[in-house]
Amino acid sequence: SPSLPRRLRIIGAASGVGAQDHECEHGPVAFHRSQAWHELEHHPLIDWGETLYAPDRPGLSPLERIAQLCARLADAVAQARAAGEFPLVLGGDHSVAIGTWSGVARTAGEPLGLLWIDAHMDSHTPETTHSGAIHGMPLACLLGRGDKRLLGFGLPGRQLLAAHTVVLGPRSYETEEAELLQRLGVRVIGAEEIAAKGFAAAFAEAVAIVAAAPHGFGLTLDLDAFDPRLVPGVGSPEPDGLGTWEVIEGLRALARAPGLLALEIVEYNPDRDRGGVTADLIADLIAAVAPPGRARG
Ligand code: HAR
Ligand code: MN
Ligand code: MN
Ligand code: MN
Repeated sequence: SPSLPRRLRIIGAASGVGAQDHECEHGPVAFHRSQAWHELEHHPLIDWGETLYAPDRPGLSPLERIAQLCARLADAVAQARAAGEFPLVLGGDHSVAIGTWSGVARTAGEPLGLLWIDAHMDSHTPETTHSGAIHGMPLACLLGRGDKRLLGFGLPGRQLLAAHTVVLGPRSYETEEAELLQRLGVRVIGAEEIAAKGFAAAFAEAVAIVAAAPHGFGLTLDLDAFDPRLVPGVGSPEPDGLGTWEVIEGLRALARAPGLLALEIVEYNPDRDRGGVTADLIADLIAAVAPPGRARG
């Protein structure tokens, strides 16, 4: 008999201190209040679980605040999985990925595959970063490299299998992070390669690599991967980028893969949105992975 469709549990992760511009911390609440969510919230298999915030106590550094948020986020994601639900984390700046994928790896019991769709590589360490921004470091953390205070929320060591991790879409990065990924054996499919072979072929190649991970895989989608003319509401806009329809189509196909364990959508900055188009896209992305279900009347 067909397996029951999994309920999707949205977990807001309202982090902004991982970026130089803190506005992404308003992303989850702004989306929760948007017309786009209003139209989705009656879906019988989609629930808003909770929204987590970085603690605001004086004297905490950005790194300490992110560490505390990620510890709670890892627990929330693990609880959703233990309840049989499919976690969908909505950020917040991309530093929350440290919590999300630590929680998923912990419940899977083994390191994961991960598809990282982003205009950036997010693979700096405290030794190589130019900006000091922690949202430029989460992929390195998940591969076991970085400040120890950001490494203790999941499995001991690394949360990801480098050989089953792919960065898709980067067009703005520094050489140190490209070198780290190359040294670790992470496949990077950059903007020029996507332009040369087409998004569909690049996406299929990426999925083949991550979905071959033996204990499951995830997808983290940084909204700045899209072209900012189509998706303006992001923390760090970079010119050019992906189209929306091609990614939504890719997600629809990916949602059917049995190994997909969780999804994360990050770097939503409602301040820069125009006419709610970015919120609308987030709703379309969520709907693309949601199990089909009739709306309650
Ligand atoms: N590489 C740059 C830095 O380290 C930019 C990082 C920006 N990251 C994000 N998330 N917006 O992908 O500061
Ligand atoms: Mn509901
Ligand atoms: Mn990112
Ligand atoms: Mn980015």
